[in-house]
Amino acid sequence: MIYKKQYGHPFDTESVVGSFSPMPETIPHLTKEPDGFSYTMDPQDILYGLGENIRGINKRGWLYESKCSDDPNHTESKSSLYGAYNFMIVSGKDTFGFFIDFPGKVTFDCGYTDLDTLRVTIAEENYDLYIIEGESLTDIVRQFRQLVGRSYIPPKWAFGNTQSRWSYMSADEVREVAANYRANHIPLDAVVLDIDYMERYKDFTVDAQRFPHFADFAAEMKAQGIRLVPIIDAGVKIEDGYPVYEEGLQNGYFCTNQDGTPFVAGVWPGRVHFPDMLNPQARAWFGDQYKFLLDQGIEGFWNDMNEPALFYSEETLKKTFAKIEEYSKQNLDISSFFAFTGMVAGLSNNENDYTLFYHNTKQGRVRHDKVHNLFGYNMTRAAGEAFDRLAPDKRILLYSRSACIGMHRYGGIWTGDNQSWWSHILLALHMMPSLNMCGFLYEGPDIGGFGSNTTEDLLLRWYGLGIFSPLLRNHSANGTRRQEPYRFKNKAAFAGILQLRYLLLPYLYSEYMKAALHDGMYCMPLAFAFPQDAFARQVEDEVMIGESLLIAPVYEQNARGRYVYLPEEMLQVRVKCAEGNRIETSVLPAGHHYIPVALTEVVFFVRKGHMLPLAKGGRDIQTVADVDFADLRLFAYAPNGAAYTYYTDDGEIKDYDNPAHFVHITLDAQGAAQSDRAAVKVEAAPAPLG
Ligand code: MIG
Repeated sequence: MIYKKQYGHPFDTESVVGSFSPMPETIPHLTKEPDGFSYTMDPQDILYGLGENIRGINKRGWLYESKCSDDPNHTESKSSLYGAYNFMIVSGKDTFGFFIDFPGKVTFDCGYTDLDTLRVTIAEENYDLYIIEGESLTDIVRQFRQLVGRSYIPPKWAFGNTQSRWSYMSADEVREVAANYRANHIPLDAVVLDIDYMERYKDFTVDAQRFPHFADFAAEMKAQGIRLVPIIDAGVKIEDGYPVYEEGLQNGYFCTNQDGTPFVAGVWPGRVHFPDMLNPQARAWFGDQYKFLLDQGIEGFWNDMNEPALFYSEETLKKTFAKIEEYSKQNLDISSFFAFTGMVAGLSNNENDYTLFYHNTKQGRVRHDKVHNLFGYNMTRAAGEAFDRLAPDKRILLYSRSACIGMHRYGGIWTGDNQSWWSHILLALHMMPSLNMCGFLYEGPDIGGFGSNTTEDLLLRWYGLGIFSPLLRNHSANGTRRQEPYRFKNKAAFAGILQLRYLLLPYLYSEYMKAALHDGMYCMPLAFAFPQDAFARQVEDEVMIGESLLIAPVYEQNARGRYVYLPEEMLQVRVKCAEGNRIETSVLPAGHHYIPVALTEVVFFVRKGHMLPLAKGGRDIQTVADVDFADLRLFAYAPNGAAYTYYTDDGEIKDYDNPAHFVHITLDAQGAAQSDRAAVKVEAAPAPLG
């Protein structure tokens, strides 16, 4: 059951597309406060939600703010990252979900001010409150997702391995990456192009010196099974003769100052205007620009800097220079000195700058800070809606940095500028189920870490988690150590671990699609799968991937293994990635276990009575196209047999609900395998996997 109550005159975020009932006279569960709501928590209550965020799966004990921020330091001390995800579930003595549909700042004080009080504060009394009641945690999630609409579905190749770097500087450098991957039998489906492929960082241009004959180059890479995925930044460079700038200006498609002139900010291209993503005409126009790259054979994009990130605004910069002149004539004392350095350091992503520009929306002219969290969402919507017009029969890969609930219908996200820190493996794990709840199924971190220098052991362990997230992308910042897997010593282990991903693809893709089509979770906390289990409710470093698989990655340096809690008897599967993915299996009882995991191994656990439909092949698989999704080996822990609903399609079509895509597979106690569709062949799996 979903109840809605409207307060004041909310801006319509278009996050909600489903149905609901009016709120009862007295709001259930929450207590109304002058500026929001409160809830008194029982010591055992758990708070789930808030999407991509810092800290744990259980959000208790910290203060979070929905305020999309370009902040590359994802430390525990922060309150906001790039997105705004105002959905939360309280689980305990009372279990319910709530969603605050509001595009400005919302604060979730989850027992920070008062250990036992959840306090939600909303910047204005203009918002919609939704309360969701259900039979279980998964039921609450399902209902919420019906409210906000079906999650984005990428093309199947987007489940392949992606290599990225800020930046591969030329076509030759990309060719070299591809050649090294192929030479080492490490599968690869995509290479990302970061900002340097553009001409002076101008969106929808390609630098003709560094990437000559771009369409031919894209075709050449695709012939090797590798797609190029270019970045698109939010700001449009101010430059006479640049058509995107000139058209935007002529049509009034840019965000404006109070006086109606276009607002000027500084980002990578230098001085830019921001396209007015909240203006439907401007959005359609910006989306149409992607055609420039689609026409050259590009099938995937990532949208960056769309909080929007702002290195400076022209107005604040001018004021700062004037102030510096003033300071230069003074004898600075220590407090004016710090005021001076603080002023300069505070130029980037300055909160005041977000109050300086305006949007022309269907609902009138609005100051940016009041709708701040909708910018990245609508940039991605611009692209997603354009793809439906420009390439209606094709799925286009799209992911964004900034997001808000609603954007999950148009694209996925990557989790921004993490660091090559061990703690960020665990953080990436925490983000997965939290994002899934909010509808963001297609997601993944920068594997190996974006900032700082990676190490080989970190990268191996990170892949131990990363091969289970839908977006599997290694990315790193300029100036950091190069971290393509073939640069390290254990090449065979990297090849094995990434081949393992491809062997798992029939299962992972099927689970992803079922989650998207049935408003489920591809990745869930143990508590969602085993709600009666008091230990499972506390587990913060293991998750379920689909219905059959429990993963417990190693995330500490020099650890030779880790403790794993199993809520029930499961099959332990040890994959020896450096030895052709040879496997060892053993049955473990429910309870706590110390599980040794060598650096070159991946260990996962299969639920009793469940199976994994796996691909055949091994070293021969270099791309998703090499995986035969219709010739499966069933890897099961099924002493009494098992059944599985297998979703399969060609990875491009959009008739998702066609029953022909759902195949019923069974395995009997004697290991005889059967599929109800002749087109999908099944057999029980022998070891080894590779
Ligand atoms: O200010 O395009 O999060 O992935 O490599 C940095 C350069 C801009 C931030 C993205 C990162 C990307 C980088 N971008």
